[in-house]
Amino acid sequence: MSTTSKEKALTPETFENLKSTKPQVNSVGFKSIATAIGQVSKYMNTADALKLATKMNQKGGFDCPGCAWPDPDDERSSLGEFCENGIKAIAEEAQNKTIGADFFEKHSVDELSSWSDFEIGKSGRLAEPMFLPEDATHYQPMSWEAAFEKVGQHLNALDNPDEAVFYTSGRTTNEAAFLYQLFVREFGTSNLPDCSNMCHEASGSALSETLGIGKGSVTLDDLYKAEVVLVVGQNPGTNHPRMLTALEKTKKNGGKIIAVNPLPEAGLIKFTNPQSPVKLLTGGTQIADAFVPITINGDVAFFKAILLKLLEQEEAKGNVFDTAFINEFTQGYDAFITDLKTYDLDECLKASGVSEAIFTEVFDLILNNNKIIICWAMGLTQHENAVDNIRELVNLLLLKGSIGKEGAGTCPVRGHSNVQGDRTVGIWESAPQAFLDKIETKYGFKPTNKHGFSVIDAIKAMYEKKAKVFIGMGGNFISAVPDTLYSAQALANCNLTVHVSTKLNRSHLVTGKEALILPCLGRTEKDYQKSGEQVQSVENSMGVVHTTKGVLEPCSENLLSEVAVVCGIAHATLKARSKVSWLQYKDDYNLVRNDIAEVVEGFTDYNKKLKQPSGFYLPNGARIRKFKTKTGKANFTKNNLPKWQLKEGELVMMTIRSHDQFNTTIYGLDDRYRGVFNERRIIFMNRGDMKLRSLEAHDVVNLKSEYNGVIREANNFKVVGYDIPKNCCATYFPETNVLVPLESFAHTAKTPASKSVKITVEKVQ
Ligand SMILES: Nc1nc2c(c(=O)[nH]1)N[C@H]1C(S)=C(S)[C@@H](COP(=O)(O)OP(=O)(O)OC[C@H]3O[C@@H](n4cnc5c(=O)[nH]c(N)nc54)[C@H](O)[C@@H]3O)O[C@H]1N2
Ligand SMILES: Nc1nc2c(c(=O)[nH]1)N[C@H]1C(S)=C(S)[C@@H](COP(=O)(O)OP(=O)(O)OC[C@H]3O[C@@H](n4cnc5c(=O)[nH]c(N)nc54)[C@H](O)[C@@H]3O)O[C@H]1N2
Ligand SMILES: [Mo]
Repeated sequence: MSTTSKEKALTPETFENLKSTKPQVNSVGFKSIATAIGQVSKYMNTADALKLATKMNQKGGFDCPGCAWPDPDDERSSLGEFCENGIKAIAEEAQNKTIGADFFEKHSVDELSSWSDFEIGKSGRLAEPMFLPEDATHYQPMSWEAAFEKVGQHLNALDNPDEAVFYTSGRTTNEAAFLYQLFVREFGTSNLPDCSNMCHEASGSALSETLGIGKGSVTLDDLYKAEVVLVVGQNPGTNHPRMLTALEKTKKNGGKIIAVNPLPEAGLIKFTNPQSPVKLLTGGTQIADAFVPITINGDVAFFKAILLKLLEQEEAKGNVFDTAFINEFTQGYDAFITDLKTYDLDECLKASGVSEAIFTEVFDLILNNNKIIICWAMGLTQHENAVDNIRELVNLLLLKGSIGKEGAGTCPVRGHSNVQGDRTVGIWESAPQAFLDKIETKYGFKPTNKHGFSVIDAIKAMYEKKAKVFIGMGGNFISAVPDTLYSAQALANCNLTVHVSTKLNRSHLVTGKEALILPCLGRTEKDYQKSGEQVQSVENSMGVVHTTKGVLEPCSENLLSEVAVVCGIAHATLKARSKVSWLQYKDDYNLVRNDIAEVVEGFTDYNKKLKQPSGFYLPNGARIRKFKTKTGKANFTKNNLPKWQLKEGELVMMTIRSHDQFNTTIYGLDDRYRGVFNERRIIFMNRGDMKLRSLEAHDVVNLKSEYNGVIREANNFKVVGYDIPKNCCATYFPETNVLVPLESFAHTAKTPASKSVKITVEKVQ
């Protein structure tokens, strides 16, 4: 019996060999350097590793695919900052092993699906296009031309362009992303779901509504000059390690750091800068001046308590709020204050799970300072009330006038290295009309203005057979999305699933009737085209656009760039009916940038501006107090306390990243800072909660979530006792995505609520 799509979608439930120790308080340091070197030497040859290490995040080098944290403006030309997880990310991509026809002849799709994600990732770089015919057990090689024709035939056979889904992950460069969305729009749909839908969509929604731009407002320089930086729902020590260097600088300049997180994450507590030999010897900087061990999803409650206390002081003594700013630049203040007064400070504080002593400490820091920056990531965006979380933080900044001035503002810390750029150049299922009009003017076709599918809608549509072709530009859809079993059925219902990828992943194994794997060049590789070696560009978390150029020879001769793949598919699909000369772009990416310059705001003279060593800043209204909202002002908003409650025996679970993974790519099996080694199937639990359930360390449990009467299960996890607030627990994504209900997502943003899944834990006897 062959394995079903649902079985293939699940990660194997077997155990490795768990060892757990006390978590670390210090991050980076010597161990980090040793780990990075170990990773590189296992999977790459030394000459390549050296070449990469000297070119990462530098002028003329390539942009680290690890995260979207910016490089210092003035220092991009100096030696790249050391980052353990950046090095792991490039070692993963620049592996010297490749897989092609022989590999797929040897291993059936069923067999590969029984491998762990770690093993799948370590099989090597994809080396040639592969095709899985209907009912076949093995992928077989296919030429690029045949593959493009195959995609074109399937797309053209659809009754309606809206029956196709075009996903994007966030590593795709501006050039490839622009062409991809252009093709999709000319094909006739705006079904452009992307990883952002599962990531910072809630930030985009909240910030657009309140401040008129879906991106953060601060620069790196602001961060250095802030008096207070809040790091909320983010684990920079693992996911944005270079941010710690910036926070260290903030502190050196006298700024204070407040960390708000259910877990005392190592990087937030203490950091040993690997760039500083003295720090390596003396043991590092304490990063957080105050640590707030908040209960999962307690953020609106906590910040409401802060707002209430600020109001109390303002009414008692005045001079707390920035009244001049509020009067000149904001809208909705009175309604906001009236609403705020309906809440009770003590009740809010209780709901947040934070002690009075810690509350007071944080409150004083906020009260006494006016240059405040708030940084956040997935701990805020992956809840049903995610948009409220962020709007409430904006309320705080508005009251303090902490926006659009030096050392103050919003800092949503992006995930994928070009997720922000992809959205800027048009990967958007609900792009603004002004952008669509520009496309019409430039190319002479009318893009549909019907909103397309976001990730959640796309899954539903495929499940209901309303969408029949899935194309993924990067990413690992099945492992990244919620509700694994439902989503596996959705993909299986498709006629064709296509993935443009660098590495093998589970999405290549959970397929439609037919499937294609189209292997592409990665960031680290040179991109040779007719007009010579190509440069591409990306946008970092702070809106700086700069170049990226690979330094290694491609790992196989049979790879195409993402740009070339898009041109090939577009040409094969649209043929003579296209108004765009698709094939010219792949020969010379300057032509793509000339088009972007005409269509996308802020990119005038794109090719010329890119020549500046540190790149260029895109326009940002919030940064200069020009709020392009519907009211023309920065908007205060009213946000409710979340209403959910736990039933007896339930815990609220957040699905988080270990130190050894990049999203669904598993670098290794350790989570060093949290003291977990050699195992991913674990659940971090509060020790009191363990006791209540008669659970001991390393006991094996099964997890169940119930949502609207539907029960979802994930089996075989080992319990690890941890400093996590009562009634809260944590597991790793993607192993527990099977428990995340598809219908549980952020209001207005549709970000899956993968940080607040209600579960029960059952001991396996
Ligand atoms: N090495 C590495 N780097 C990465 C990634 C990776 O997987 N590996 N992924 C990239 C991507 S795409 C992204 S989006 C980012 C992700 O970066 P993060 O958002 O830092 O990643 P998560 O592991 O999801 O961590 C969320 C943090 O929020 C906390 N948290 C969870 N729920 C709550 C809550 O309700 N309130 C508060 N205040 N905190 C909460 C968790 O304890 C955890 O510390 O990193 C990017 N960089
Ligand atoms: N439960 C739960 N689910 C989550 C999250 C969570 O915190 N909890 N986080 C969500 C978030 S924030 C995100 S961003 C998504 C991530 O979702 P995705 O972006 O879909 O997933 P990744 O794991 O980053 O994708 C990895 C794959 O991308 C391909 N790849 C790598 N580099 C390149 C490249 O340069 N070009 C191309 N074409 N392909 C490349 C490789 O084949 C690799 O296997 O997951 C989301 N899912
Ligand atoms: Mo992300």
